[in-house]
Amino acid sequence: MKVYDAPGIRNVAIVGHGGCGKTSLASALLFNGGAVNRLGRVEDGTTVTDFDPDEIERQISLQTAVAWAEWKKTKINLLDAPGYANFVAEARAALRVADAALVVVDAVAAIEVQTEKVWGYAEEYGLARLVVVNRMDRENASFERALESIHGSFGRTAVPIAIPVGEAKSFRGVVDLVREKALIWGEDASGKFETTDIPEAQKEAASSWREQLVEMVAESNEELMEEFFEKGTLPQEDLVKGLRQAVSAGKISPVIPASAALNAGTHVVLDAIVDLLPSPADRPPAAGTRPDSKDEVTREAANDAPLSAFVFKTMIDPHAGRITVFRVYSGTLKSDSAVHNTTRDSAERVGSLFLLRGKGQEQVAEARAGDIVAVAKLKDTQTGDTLADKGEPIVYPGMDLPEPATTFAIQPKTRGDEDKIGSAFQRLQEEDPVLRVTRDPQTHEMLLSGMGQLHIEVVVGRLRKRYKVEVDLKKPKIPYRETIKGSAEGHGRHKKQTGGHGQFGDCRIRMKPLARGEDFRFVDKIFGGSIPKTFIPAVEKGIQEARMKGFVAGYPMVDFEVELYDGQYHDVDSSEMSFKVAGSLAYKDAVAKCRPTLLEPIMGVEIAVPDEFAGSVMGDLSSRRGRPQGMEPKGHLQIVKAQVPLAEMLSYDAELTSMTGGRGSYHMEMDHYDEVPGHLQEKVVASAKAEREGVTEEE
Ligand SMILES: Nc1nc2c(ncn2[C@@H]2O[C@H](COP(=O)(O)OP(=O)(O)OP(=O)(O)O)[C@@H](O)[C@H]2O)c(=O)[nH]1
Ligand SMILES: [Mg+2]
Repeated sequence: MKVYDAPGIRNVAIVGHGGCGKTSLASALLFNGGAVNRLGRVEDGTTVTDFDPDEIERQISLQTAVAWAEWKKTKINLLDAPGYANFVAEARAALRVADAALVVVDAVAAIEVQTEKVWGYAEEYGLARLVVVNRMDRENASFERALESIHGSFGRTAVPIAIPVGEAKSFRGVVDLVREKALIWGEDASGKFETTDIPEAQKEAASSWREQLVEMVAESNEELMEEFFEKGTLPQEDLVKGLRQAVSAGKISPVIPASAALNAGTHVVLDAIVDLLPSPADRPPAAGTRPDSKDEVTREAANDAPLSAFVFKTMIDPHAGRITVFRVYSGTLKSDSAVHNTTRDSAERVGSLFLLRGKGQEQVAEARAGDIVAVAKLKDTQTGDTLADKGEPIVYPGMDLPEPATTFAIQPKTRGDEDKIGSAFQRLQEEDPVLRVTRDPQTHEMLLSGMGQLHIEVVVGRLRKRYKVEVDLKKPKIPYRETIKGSAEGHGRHKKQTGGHGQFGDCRIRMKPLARGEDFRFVDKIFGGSIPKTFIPAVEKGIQEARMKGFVAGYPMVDFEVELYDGQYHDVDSSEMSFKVAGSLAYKDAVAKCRPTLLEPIMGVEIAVPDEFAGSVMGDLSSRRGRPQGMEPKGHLQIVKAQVPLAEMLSYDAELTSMTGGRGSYHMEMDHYDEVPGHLQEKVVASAKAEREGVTEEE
């Protein structure tokens, strides 16, 4: 197996909105690069990068898959990321270790919600971006419209380096604006093409786009600018060199039209990856910290530098066990050697290294700086960890994972499966670190949090198929809170005389509301020692414990201040316990007079839907007690913004899908807590009471 050095490697994350054709494009690129001998299709379940049975069944990508091909003596590592919002963490992980993003845009829908999201991530990581306008063969495909949409969202730095020959049914090829040639493909998806002169019909457009390209390249660099002014154009060589620099610097994002299904335009994409995208050696040194001093250190992508690698993916293989996938940032890692996990400060023994092509594995003797490889059976290493030389340690920042958006309560169908669930989730979380399993200390519900209903369903499916555990999903209980609307004073006196010495504590408090989100404040206003200093923390503790049990319906009481201003004590009988009890009594006394009420979480919701659904989505939101916050057009989509109580959004994922035929997507974030309307409070109180008494509400 040939081993590649950094300048001969391109690490490219393929990202974009769900279903725009990333996996199909990866399939075509791999086929053209000779990595596979047939063009895999998503419909047939034969692509390299959607190999998981769930992916094949659902015909969508669920995780980032790695596969490589050689093109012009360069090793291209493709990271095919899922596009659905539920799996955006996978796209983030792919971009984290890539040197460039290949942003796929649908030629009909153009820029969509997730396109903007991943573009933003690529920008954040300082990655070069290559844009492919895919599905040019589809009805209503329009390169011009797509480009307008791209410009609208990302600005003029997106510049075509190729334009289509024909569109929709008549899409046959592209004009390469740099080489000034047309490439015409057959309709058999064989990848065979003819190189011709620019067809008459495209001549004018081609020359005007080429002019723009040349100007953009000239503008990106002072020397080129001078040359351009002198000669009125740029020599071919300088154009390619200048373009490459501008792309690496993120000043230009080249755009190419293509059809993955017809395998047309795809060779131009491969050329662009090799000729225009940066290699690991072109990128700034990777920055991390020394584990001991926390000083910043960097590593160059050099084979003789100290070893450093970052783990961005873990797979659990039924046979091989844990497979760790990582990018080597510096140095050379040999098969059968020792490394140090600097994140966990533990030694790891590396067995055979291998390259991944979807699920396929090929052994390699070593991995050099810049490459992406995998190894089986590491002991402690998890996604997000750094592997390095023990003597020259560095720790890279861990994964920056999104917060899960949806939570379900889960219950095993078979009693006694709880333990099995625990260990199964541990394994599932290794592969999918966004997943969160918690137990609510208050409700004792086991909560499974993920990015959305689809994500949770996939996880529950894996639980069943791989670990033979069946669970029921239920809506989780809403984390209501309580607060007060008025101010009052309260008095708590705890006095008990039992046999020997008794218990005595007495305190007086003032209670008043605080602004939303301020939680709780305790103010000590005791002067003159009416309560000795040593007992004051006990009063606060008593109030803290009491407020966690609420008042109205048993939810934590928040956003209020307690001022302790007076009290009494007894030399012998006073103790911490007595003052704790006195504090809780004073709390209850005051709260009752402060007009206590219920608060519910209100979510900031952003829903992206095609125009025709905007009205009905808006209407539906108001039936969910939503407060509209406006609507913004974005390409062919409307972004509907609203604030909606969480209680009304528990199964929104599924409902939006059915309302829009799967074309809507949404995102919600906790925004603030707000008072539950009076007429709904009774219901919440009643069901909280029923719950406490052990009656479970049937949905
Ligand atoms: N007509 C046409 N269909 C395409 C093209 N590329 C992909 N498709 C189809 O579009 C659908 C989605 O393709 P995928 O390759 O799975 O898209 P994806 O972007 O990988 O999807 P996710 O990973 O789930 O986000 C499949 O039915 C493909 O056959 C294309 O160039 N032309
Ligand atoms: Mg895909």
